[in-house]
Amino acid sequence: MKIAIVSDLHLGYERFAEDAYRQAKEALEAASIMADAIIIPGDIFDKRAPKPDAIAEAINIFRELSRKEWKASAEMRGAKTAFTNVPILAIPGTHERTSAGKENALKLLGLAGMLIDISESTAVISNGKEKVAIFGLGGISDERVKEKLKELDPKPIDGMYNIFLFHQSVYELLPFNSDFIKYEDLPVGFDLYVDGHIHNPVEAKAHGKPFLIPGSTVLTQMKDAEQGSKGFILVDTKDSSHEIIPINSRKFFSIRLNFEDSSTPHILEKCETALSQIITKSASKPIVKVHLEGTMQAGLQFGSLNLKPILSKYGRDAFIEIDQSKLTIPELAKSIEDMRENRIGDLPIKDLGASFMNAKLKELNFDKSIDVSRLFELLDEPAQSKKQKTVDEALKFLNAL
Ligand SMILES: [Mn+2]
Repeated sequence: MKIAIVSDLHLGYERFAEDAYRQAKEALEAASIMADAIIIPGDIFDKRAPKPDAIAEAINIFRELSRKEWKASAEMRGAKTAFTNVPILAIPGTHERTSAGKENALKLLGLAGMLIDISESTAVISNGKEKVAIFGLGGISDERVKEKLKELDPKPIDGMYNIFLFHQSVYELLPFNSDFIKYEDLPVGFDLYVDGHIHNPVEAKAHGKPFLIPGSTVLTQMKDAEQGSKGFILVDTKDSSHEIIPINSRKFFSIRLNFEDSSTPHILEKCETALSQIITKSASKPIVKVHLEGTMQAGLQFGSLNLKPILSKYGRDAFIEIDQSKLTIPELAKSIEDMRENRIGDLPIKDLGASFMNAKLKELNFDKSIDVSRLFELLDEPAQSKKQKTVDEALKFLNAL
């Protein structure tokens, strides 16, 4: 059986909304012609509460797909209900994740019978000759994955080709958070492991079997690894072989320009040359990210590099983003070092914040009996999870005055 894996469509992604729609449509249409079934490892939508425009786009795409003459058909195993037999199976990604018990946008398409939502369950696709079983785990927070897998304990089904479908960061690919799942943590016994979430294609092995990520169909992250064509993966279950099928996606270039004690005219000139070279060789309007790195001439100030004229000159021919965060001025390095140490002059940043707040409250004629340093401490509580509690306590504190 031929299975197409199309991932991370990000319908409704505002910056390149038209690309998201056109490229998702192209990938899915091509997949429906080439494959017996389509599986989608998450992020059909860009937002957990997509706007009606994005929902309409998804309905337009999946209505046509689900009404095609599919030779294979799919059904759920276990207690969950599917509202169609079309062999288009999907899971919600991290972008569609909602709190427990709340419906997500992907499930709406399942309820409408346009695809089958297989999160935390198994579906079997059959074409009369062969059966393929697919277990799906939707995107969840990384620290919960291992525990969740233990709880669900997904098992392959004997006599079938088994696929494990999920949507998470993987430690071997992104080795900076020990919560990320490792290949060895994936359930054993499957013939193929398919992941979404990562937006560039990955072809690896887990438990000695293929581990595949097709990458997104639209550019959202502007990482260097995303410079290749977007597309999808076509797997042949006969021998677990696969090929990457490119789609006609907008070109993306990421360029790095290095400077040493450079003047602003020199930086601007190099920047212009690089941009015009890319634009000349591009048939259609490309996306270009320019990284300016190194050092600027001594004596310059932050903000002395005015990139606006370049952006307006080339903005019609390319979508341009210029990152100058790695371009430094040597004599300012010390002040940055001071900031890193949380000190400005002799005053720690925290005290500076408190005195700033004190001045503002005075300006607004607040009650003089407010203990500003106590209030500042309450608002300064750093932990994200404590945010609500902190706000509640701060309000209680203010109400008690
Ligand atoms: Mn994504």
